[in-house]
Amino acid sequence: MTSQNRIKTLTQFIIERQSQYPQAKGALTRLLNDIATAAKIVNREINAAGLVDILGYEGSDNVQGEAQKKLDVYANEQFIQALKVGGECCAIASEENEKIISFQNEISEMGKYVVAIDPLDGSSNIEANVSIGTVFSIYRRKSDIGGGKLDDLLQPGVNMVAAGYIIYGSSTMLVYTTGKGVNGFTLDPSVGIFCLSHPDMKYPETSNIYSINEGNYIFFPEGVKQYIKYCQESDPKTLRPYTSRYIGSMVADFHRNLIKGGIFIYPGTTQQPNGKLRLLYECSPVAFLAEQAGGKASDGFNRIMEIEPRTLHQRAPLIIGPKAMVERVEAYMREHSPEAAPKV
Ligand code: AHM
Ligand code: MG
Repeated sequence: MTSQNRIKTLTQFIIERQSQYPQAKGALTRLLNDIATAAKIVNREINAAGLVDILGYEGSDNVQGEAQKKLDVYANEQFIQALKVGGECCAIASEENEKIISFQNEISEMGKYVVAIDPLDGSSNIEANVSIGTVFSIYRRKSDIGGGKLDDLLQPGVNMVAAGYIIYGSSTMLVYTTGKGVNGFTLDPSVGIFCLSHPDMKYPETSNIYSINEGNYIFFPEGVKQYIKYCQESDPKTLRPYTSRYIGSMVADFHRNLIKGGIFIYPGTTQQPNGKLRLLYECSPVAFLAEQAGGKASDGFNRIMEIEPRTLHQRAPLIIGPKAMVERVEAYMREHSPEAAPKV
């Protein structure tokens, strides 16, 4: 058998997985394929961004009041269009849209699923040719008929059916889970096909990376400050001092930490008690992936996957990575920053 024969494409992989569930009708398979198709189109545009005059501000602000880049707008449109035409998704929550996009009176209003998506995360890095990503999560709708409703999207991570990200980096990868482990696929740009390259991804046994924007140190809770101190102490037995790595692009930081072993922290601060990252389409999907890879995701006190979202764009502190590392931060938070515990 040649190595060519051993290549497994994303489509083959998800169809094979679906066949393990005789009752499945292929809707999730088609939905994941729709996302992968849009990702390839976005990837093409990102790669061409240096060549064509597409970089720069679009001139509009997103819901958080942050300036949108043209590629954000483009990516948002591509994913919305692919999901609308695909017919499996009845509503979308996107970082770029204040309200949900509900597909009414169209084939997709019959769709069984809803999708929460950050179409282009870390977009402030685009001009510098730094990796950026798309993050998505898929839930089964709760309503019976018609276009999707807000309540269909306000579900805790534990209800997720699938989640994943696309990293547009030195190569482009799609990494996803349906709750049966994490698998990574690398795009072969010559043929435009995602090929299984990272089967059954798990955090490595040993980890020595910490990723946090230390420029905000002064605003961090004491528990996080104490953990940073722990990371910087010398103790060769525990691989300390750890290495500090921070790209400022969550997907890229998460991906590197998953492969090399490390913790990512975006804590609450004195200015933003819930941090910066959005629960529904940033924190929850990576939390699902982390847990499936043998890791853990926490807001410092609670499991991210169990937080009940109240609003579409709500934020949550995020501490994510290998289990032991995350548990250490939780212990520091309980000891030094009990006041930071979210009020329920
Ligand atoms: P964005 O959704 O506006 O792109 O912001 C999210 C990004 C994450 O990718 C990254 O982890 C974080 O912002 C970095 O924020 P900071 O510059 O405050 O460290
Ligand atoms: Mg984002």
